[in-house]
Amino acid sequence: MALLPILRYPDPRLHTVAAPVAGVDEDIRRLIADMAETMYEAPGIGLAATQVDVHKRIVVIDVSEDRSDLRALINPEIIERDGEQVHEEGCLSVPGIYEKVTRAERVKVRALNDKGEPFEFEADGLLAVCVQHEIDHLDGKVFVEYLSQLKLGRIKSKLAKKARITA
Ligand code: GNR
Ligand code: NI
Repeated sequence: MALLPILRYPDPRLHTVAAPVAGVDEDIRRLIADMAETMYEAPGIGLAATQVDVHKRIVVIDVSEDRSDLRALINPEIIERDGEQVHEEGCLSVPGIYEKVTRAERVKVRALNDKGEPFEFEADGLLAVCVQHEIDHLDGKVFVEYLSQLKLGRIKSKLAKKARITA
């Protein structure tokens, strides 16, 4: 297993649209294991392959308290959505920034598992938020892009200032 470096906003590579996985093989399973290790170490509740500069449609998620409920989703698709919820979000690619985002309250998701088999599940609450946040990454979208231009501008200067200090 290996820890993978996480891209930081506004890295333009975060805007890459990820390609579907054509076949689930040992390389994909190794990537999933490395992504899970990277997510747990961060620590985070989800990680999209986009964030580790791999532009394939793969995400890992674990919203459980005890970090015992790892889900790997390959080629995930939201096939039903309803309701609305507002949740404060953060992102490993935008460290230190937490803002409220409005998303669907409930989603039904179809994906492949790490054996390449299709499966479906329904999610609400934080898991639904996380699924939507991760699929956005695969589509090249970062949560701060839902915010007003004013807020986004302030976030960009804050991150630029921090990058100058840590560089
Ligand atoms: O760790 C994370 N926490 C989080 C909190 C609220 C809404 C979404 C998230 S996902 C984030 C990890 C991450 O950046 N995934 O892409
Ligand atoms: Ni994120």
